[in-house]
Amino acid sequence: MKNFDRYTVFEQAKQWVYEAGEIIRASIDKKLTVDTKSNPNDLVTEMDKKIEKYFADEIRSTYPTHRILAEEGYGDELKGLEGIVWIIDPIDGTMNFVHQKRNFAISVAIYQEGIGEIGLIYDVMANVLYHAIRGEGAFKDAVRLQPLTQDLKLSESILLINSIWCAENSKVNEKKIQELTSLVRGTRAYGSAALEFASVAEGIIDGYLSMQLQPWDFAAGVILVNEVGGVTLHASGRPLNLLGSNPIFTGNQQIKDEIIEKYIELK
Ligand code: 2AM
Ligand code: CA
Ligand code: CA
Ligand code: CA
Repeated sequence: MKNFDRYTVFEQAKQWVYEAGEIIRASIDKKLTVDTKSNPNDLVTEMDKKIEKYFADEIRSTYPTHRILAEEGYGDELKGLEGIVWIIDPIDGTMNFVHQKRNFAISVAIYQEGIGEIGLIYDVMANVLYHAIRGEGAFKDAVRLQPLTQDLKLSESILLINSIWCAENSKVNEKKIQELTSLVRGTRAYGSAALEFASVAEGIIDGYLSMQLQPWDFAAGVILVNEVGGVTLHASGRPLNLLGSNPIFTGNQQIKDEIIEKYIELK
C-alpha cells in the first residue's frame, strides 16, 4: 500500500502518544467527571474521550484513508479489518487512572489487512513506552526485549489473573481456576490489560488471563508478545476474534497448552 511506510507511521504514532501522555499528566491532579458505562465499575472520564478524539482528529487529517477502531466512540464503525486500521484505547486502566492516578496506559496498534504491524503501549505516569514493529522485535523504551524463556514450568510461573475467574458465577469452571492459582508460584492483577500484555512481553510475568477483552485492550499487546515468541489465544485455544470481545490467554508457549487444556473449562 502506497501511503504506508511502517517506520514513518510508527514515528508519527509515537509522537502523538507522547503528546497525549503530556496532556494527561498536565491535568492529573484536576478533578474529574466520572461516568459509568456497562456497570457501576465500568468507568469513563472526560479525559478518555478527549484523548481518543485527539488521536482520531490527528489520524483523519494526516491519513484520511486509514480507519479507526476505538473504545469511546470517535472511531469508525468497522465490519472488517481491510486496509489500514488504527486500534486505540485512549486510557487503558481507567479505574487505575481515577483511583490511583497511575498504572494506566495509552494503547495504539496499527493493523494492515488484519495483520498487526505496529504496537505502542505507553505507561503514562512512568513515562515508559513499549513498542513493537512486526518482525523487528519489541522494545521497552530503547531496550530490546529478550525472547521469552524456553525453560519454564507451570509450577514456577507467575500469572496475571483477576479474581472474577474464581467467582462462582464466572464463565469458567472456577474450581479448576482455583487449582491453577494454587499450583503456580504466584498471581498478580494490575488492572490495565495493555500493561499486563507489556509485562508478559517483558518476561517478568509468564501468562495473563482475562475474561473479556475488546480489540483496543489487546491489539497492541498481541504484537509485542508475538515479537518475543509468546502467544495470544482465545481462552478456548482458538484464534482471537480481532473485532469482538474475547476471554484471553497470552503468555509463554511453554505453559499455554497445560493452562488451556487442563485448567480452562469455559461454561
Ligand atoms: P479500560 O480501563 O480501558 O476499560 C481492567 O481489569 C482491564 O480490563 C482494563 O484494561 C480495562 O480497560 C479492561 N476492560 C475491558 N472491558 C471492561 C469492562 N467492561 N469493565 C471494566 N474494565 C474492562
Ligand atoms: Ca473502558
Ligand atoms: Ca481497555
Ligand atoms: Ca479505555
